[in-house]
Amino acid sequence: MDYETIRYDGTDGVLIITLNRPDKLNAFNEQMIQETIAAFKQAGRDDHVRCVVLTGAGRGFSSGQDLKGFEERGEEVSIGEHLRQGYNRLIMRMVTLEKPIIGAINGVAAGAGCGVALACDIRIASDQASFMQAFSKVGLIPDSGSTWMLPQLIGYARAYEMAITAEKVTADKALAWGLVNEVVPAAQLDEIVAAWAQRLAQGPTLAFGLTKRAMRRASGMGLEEALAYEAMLQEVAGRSHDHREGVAAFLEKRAPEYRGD
Ligand code: T3D
Repeated sequence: MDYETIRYDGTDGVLIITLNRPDKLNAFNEQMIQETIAAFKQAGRDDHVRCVVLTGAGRGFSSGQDLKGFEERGEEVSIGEHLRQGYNRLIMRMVTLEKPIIGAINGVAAGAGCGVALACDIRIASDQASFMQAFSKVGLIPDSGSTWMLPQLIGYARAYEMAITAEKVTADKALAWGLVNEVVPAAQLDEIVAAWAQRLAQGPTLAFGLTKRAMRRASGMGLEEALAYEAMLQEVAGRSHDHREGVAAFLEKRAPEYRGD
């Protein structure tokens, strides 16, 4: 599929999706929302893709909804419907993709761009990155899953503070708050993310996908239900090639060769 607002580059089991409207800090217009949804759908269907990296071209990760488009679309538009057809579908595509998504957060992630960053499974941030719940600056509430994900990640008080102040949270503060997994020098971001992605793509990716499903589901369950769900998914993982290979490799004192099945 040909994309115009994003880049879609895959090699060795790793797919890199690059939001590509750098002159607007990768603000989402309608085309970019729909193309990003399509890219994640394509990634889900392609067995060669075992890990996805999401990043931004230029100095921003994404500045959220394109405010120019906001102005152009007029007042009669339904924002609720726009969310349902756009960002909500994108976030659900990401969290239901049973492959790890690494957010390579190269710069500012604002508004819906912050929500999309939060929907990644792992966030590696450049020391130039920042996170901003910009919504209240334009009189809106956090969307794109931010009201759900942010309090879970950093607690209600900090999440609410980010929402009502709309101030930038620096990469170092994001690390201290548990919003990112690692902060790295900007010049080394690509190299360090590539190493992460290679490691994940060569891992037991069926188990990684089932782990993602189990953890997402568990957040809406009690312990008893989560235990039962774990047992059900472990049955699937336990029948995989990668499980047998992992055990054999351990016993034979060699490196495992996982296939993702
Ligand atoms: O309908 C629905 O679905 C509702 C959903 C809403 C979801 C949302 O995302 S609402 C929040 C929208 N985003 C914002 O409010 C953020 C707006 N941007 C900013 O506040 C700042 O740009 C940043 C803090 C992110 C970065 O600041 P800075 O100083 O590093 O860069 P800049 O100079 O402001 O921006 C650089 C260029 O990108 C500039 O263009 P120019 O002047 O060089 O031609 C700027 O206009 C453009 N740009 C940045 N953000 C957006 C944008 N253009 C359109 N939309 C943007 N969101």
